[in-house]
Amino acid sequence: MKIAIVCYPTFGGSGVVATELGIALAERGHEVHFVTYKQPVRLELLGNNIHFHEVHVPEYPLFRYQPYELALSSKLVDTIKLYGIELLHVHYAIPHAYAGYMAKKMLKEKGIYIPMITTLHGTDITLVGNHPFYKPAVTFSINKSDVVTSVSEDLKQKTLDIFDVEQDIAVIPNFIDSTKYSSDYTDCQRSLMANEEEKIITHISNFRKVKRIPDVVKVFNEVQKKVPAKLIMVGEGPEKEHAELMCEELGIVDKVLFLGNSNEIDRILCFSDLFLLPSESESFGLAALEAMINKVAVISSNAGGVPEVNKHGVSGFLSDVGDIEDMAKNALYLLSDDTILEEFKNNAQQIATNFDILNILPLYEEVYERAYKSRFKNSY
Ligand code: GMT
Repeated sequence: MKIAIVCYPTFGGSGVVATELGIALAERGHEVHFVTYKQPVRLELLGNNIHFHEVHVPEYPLFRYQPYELALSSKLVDTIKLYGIELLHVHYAIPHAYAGYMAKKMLKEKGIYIPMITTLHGTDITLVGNHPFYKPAVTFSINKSDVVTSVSEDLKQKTLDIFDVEQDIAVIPNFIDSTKYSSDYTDCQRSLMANEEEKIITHISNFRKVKRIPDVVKVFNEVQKKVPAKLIMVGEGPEKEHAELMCEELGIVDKVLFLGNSNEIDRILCFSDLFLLPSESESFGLAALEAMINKVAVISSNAGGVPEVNKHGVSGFLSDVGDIEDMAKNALYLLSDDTILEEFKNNAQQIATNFDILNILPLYEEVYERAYKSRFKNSY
């Protein structure tokens, strides 16, 4: 099938899922066309089956805000016509589903019927899409999608609760490619980060408020009082500077490494013992899943879809949002006993294999088939 994928190309869960999905689809013989404003960060190889089309938004002095949706929908129309694309898959509702629907309408005028799949990822529903300024447009474009998928049961329920959705939502969870991880991988270079007796705790995110970065620092601060440990903070975002200041105030600067954005996530996770994810809201928690497949136990909040991934008392522990004391207690329980820690790490990896791309890709292919077959009956 010839598939156009629209996503955010930056570091962030929805872009990663879209990119890895596109790569996997291309490996299965589909022809994939990414349409976005920059080459997606995890998309290294372009080739016969993988193409990238950049959306340009020319500057004009009259515009206070550049009309990205307009440029995107025009680019979609041109790309779909030029390459004979058969299906459009947009990731993150805002503004992609809206722009996708406009492209679909314009193409229909030319006798081209293109089905649109919208995948809801999280903040497009729980934080941003929910805002009164966006809600009518988000509701409209969800309802005009031919198939809607969400990345967890929790996100599906929230979407049904918040929006007036008239159609079914298929739950297709985030995934990993477990063939990329082998348990005897030893090139961890742990000693670059910590002494032999120190445990390594990691947090990876885009440092937005929703991730509760101060909680990461506070939990670590409690832990390091009892167990020698290092905290590795990976990512960039608005909360990073505040976190750095907090570390200074707490006198733990020498124990916390801020690495910025990294393309070496697996290498970092390879030498991590615990992953911290205390988010306020988290539709799935792809970062936790990536930690788990790398054999890292997870201390997280019980927000959103996280309990669908991190199993309490098995792969790690879940605490109420903001319960620093409980998170620190759970982390210390795991870090104080190497046998228990090893057991949780193994369980984490075992659970993560359920989310292997081999199990998840067919779910996407199934909805593609369904949408394609009913393309002439779809609502416009
Ligand atoms: O929160 C992020 O890191 C970015 C955000 C996005 O849409 O780019 O991630 C969301 O989508 C991921 C992939 O489906 C999910 O694993 C994350 O849980 C979700 N983030 C939130 O709900 C806060």
